[in-house]
Amino acid sequence: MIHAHKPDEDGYDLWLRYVPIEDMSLLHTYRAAITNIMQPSGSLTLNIAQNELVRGLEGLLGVLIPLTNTLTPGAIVLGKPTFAKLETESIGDEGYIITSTQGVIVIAGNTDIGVLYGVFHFLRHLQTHQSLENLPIISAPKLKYRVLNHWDNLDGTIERGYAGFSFWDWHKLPDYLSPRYTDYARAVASIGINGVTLTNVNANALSLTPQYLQKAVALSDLFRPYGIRVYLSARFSAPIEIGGLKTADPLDADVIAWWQTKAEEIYRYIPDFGGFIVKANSEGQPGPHDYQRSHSDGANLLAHALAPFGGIVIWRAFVYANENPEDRTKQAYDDLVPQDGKFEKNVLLQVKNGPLDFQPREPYHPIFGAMPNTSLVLEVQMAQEYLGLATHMVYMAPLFKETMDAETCDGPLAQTITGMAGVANTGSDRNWCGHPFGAANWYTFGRLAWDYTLSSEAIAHEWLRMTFSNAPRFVQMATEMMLTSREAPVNYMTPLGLHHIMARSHHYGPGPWVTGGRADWTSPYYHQADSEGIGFDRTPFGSNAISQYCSPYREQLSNRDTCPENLLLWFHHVNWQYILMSGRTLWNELCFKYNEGVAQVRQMQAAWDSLAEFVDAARFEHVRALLVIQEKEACWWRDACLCYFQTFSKLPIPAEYEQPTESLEYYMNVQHYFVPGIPESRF
Ligand code: BDP
Repeated sequence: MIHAHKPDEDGYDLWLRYVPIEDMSLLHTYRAAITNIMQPSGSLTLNIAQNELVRGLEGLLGVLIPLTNTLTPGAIVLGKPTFAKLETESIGDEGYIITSTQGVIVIAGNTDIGVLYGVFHFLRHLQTHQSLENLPIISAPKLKYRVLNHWDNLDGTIERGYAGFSFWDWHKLPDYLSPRYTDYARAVASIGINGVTLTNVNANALSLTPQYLQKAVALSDLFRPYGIRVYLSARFSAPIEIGGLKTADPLDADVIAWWQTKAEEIYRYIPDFGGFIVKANSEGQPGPHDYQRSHSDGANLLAHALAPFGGIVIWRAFVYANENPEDRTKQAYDDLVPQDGKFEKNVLLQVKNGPLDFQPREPYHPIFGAMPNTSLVLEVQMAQEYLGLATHMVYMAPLFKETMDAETCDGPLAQTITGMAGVANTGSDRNWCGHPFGAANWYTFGRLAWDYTLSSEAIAHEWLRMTFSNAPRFVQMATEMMLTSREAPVNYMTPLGLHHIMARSHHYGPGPWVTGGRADWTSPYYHQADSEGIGFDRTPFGSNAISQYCSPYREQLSNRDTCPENLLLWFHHVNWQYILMSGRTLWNELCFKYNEGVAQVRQMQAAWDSLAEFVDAARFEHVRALLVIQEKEACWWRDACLCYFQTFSKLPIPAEYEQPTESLEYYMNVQHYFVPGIPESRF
């Protein structure tokens, strides 16, 4: 392997890596066009924009670009100079225009935040070696709310966090501000994210006490000039836990008054507080159902309290209950769709991409397009809870886009939403996301929330060029690898529409045999394997979940022969001998898919090995070692699942494939302790 002679990097700089441009002719062109920066006057945000520009240009061009007060050719001007006629109406409050006029580069926005976003775009332009001839660039976000959701607990652990511990140092806040907060804010702003929820949706009411609010103030003060609003998760029973009330009934006068007072208090601390995110009546969390009230009663209670201050309530649609005998994937729709139009204007319903729970592949959630009178937010998960934790390389842009491009009852899904939320995959690991490619998903989230028309390929190109190298062979091969990496885990974990067959609780590794305890947390509930076949019948002969989709998609799904094969076992119980489009029987296709997944990981390994000359040894080796783990675990998934399903099909794994090395009993007895991402008490 020929290694690159590049200094080792640890990934801390993420995509904001301002390394010298090696292409000499490009460097000369840039240097000739950029000779000084007109010092902007004014706000903290403009100072940040200016500092980022100076820092970025110094790194990229290898020279310190001086700040000036008089306008000369070769200047970069931040703001709206009078000499440039700029049509800024279309870019709204957050958009920007980057243009070149009279030998000057102008980065303009209607607001300072717009200018900051423009500066980050301009630096990206240079980092990805784009021509300065390709101006103007005019850009504005397509979605209003672009919110990163941290599932961080006050004790420093992170629910489903695989990149270390929380970097919110609650103990030392508000007095000590880690420099990491600033770098976090730069990264977040650079991709246009305009809100962060600091705390886990499985909320601790303490985060709403003055003691913790003072800590949140320090973070929100730091984030404000970066255009980032802070949100907190609110525990529905907080009036009882920290308010001393006997009830949290949303129609109780004392409860109403308590939340009003609480909202006033929060806004005294954080004048631009974004609002609450609430997980209610789901997985044991308290909520309005505890008092026989509806979700809209619960959400409106908080919405009324926040409305005078301009805050919003992000109410999660991830609601289901074991006591409800209905198919789990139908419950949220059944409960919430009839409440369309009953939520206050400042309530947003946050809906996961699929109706179950962030599985490697799900159909889109049928709530999208079904609640035209309610603002919806699409929730995706960058933390790889169901995608191999942080050890598997899985580029999620194709997954997110598959959902966003889906045709709902009310048009393309992305056009039915007002916001996007992403469950963060960050932590205290030096490189932020654990896997060196994990940051691509954080990046993708921001980019798609800003502009959902971007292609997976385009986002991969940008990210790779900024994170690793602009070398064409590298960009092309690594992009292919990233694009393959979405389908690989689907194949080696849950092909053909299988879902929820991972190990219990920590979700690390296969567990198609998991039984016992509440039914909707077991695997057979979902795969329904028996001697006849496998798959969950969601047609009118089964749970009829397909009735929640519109025609013609509904009919397409309901017919086994027209149902997309990648969702076949999500919607149908299919005979082992059923013939698929490949001409193979279902059983043989399952064997094929599981093996294809492993083969894809091996392809990714071979591709990466051929790219050593483009990447510093430290990051190269890190990725290489993680791919070894991924290959091992892909085989583990394949062998365990095929051994298990074979007990129903009673058919051989075709001889052309690798055969399992261990017995089913062996796989069933594999135990893992202290898997990251789950508090010890849950074991
Ligand atoms: C599930 C996770 C659980 C989360 C829950 C949620 O297993 O830890 O609390 O989602 O989204 O995927 O609320």
